[in-house]
Amino acid sequence: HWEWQYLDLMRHIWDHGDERVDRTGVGTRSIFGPQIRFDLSGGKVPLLTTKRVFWKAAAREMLWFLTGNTNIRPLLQEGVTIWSDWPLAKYRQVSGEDISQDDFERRIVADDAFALRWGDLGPVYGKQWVDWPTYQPAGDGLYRSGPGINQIDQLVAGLRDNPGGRRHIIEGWNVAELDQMALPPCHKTYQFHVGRGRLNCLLFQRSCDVALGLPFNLFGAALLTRMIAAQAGLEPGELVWTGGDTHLYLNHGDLVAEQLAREPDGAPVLDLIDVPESIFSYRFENFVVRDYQPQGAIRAPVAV
Ligand code: UFP
Repeated sequence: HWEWQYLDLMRHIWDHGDERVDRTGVGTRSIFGPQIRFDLSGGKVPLLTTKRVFWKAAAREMLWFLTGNTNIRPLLQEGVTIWSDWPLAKYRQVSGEDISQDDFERRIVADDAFALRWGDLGPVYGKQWVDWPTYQPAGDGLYRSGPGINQIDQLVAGLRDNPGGRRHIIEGWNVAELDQMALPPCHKTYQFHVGRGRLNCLLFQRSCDVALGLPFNLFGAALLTRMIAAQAGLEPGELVWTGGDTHLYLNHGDLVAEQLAREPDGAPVLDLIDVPESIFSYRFENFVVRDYQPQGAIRAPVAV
């Protein structure tokens, strides 16, 4: 079962990872440069079966990236709270108000001006993916901003026109704008490759929370690959995931013990129904996951 790759990675990091104090102050055990491979053919999807993964939130997040929006408001309107921690921490810090997460989220949804001021994450994934900023010489030795680049559009066109290309890349790491982002991209580079009519994807994730982030990131990458393959008229091939700093937080010990006591079972399938004309026209209702009967969810704290 493919999922042993995930469980073995988790065990290896917990037993042999290098312990250090990280940016969040929580502390991690960390290794560098592991890889997981997954066959996406036949609709197979890398959803963990040893715990419930809330794939619907990951799917809504992926669709939100494709809109180019970087405000948490549309996510909250759909009940997705995975990005709330960062704006909430900033708001608490700047305002000094000890607001609860629920109250903060309710205010973002209810109050336009508040959402505009406090709900934006800066130029994160969505912005870079569909509207990467450019500048052009103005002729007087100065530069002014040019039209944005839609990397997703270019990627799909590139796969159709030149499947053998070696430049099929979506990049989130805009060096010039990292300091404006709530969180610099973790799943920063996706490279695509066509072989035997199949679309393969390699995701390079520079920093990976194996317990809470990776299950989501694997599903997201699979979903993105499936959508892109459908748009380019290709069958899904292999997903290759590679992590940079790949870690477990020290306060995830209970999760690790619980999950490593379980065994994977089953092979969930992701169906895309009513494939739309454009990659930007997918709706949540286009995705159906079947044969997913995971073991129970395991809660653990997120390091912000
Ligand atoms: N993280 C993930 N996947 C994500 C995401 C964040 O694993 O999609 F947005 C984790 C990795 C790391 C933290 O534990 O969030 C980011 O911290 P840093 O920027 O210091 O690497």
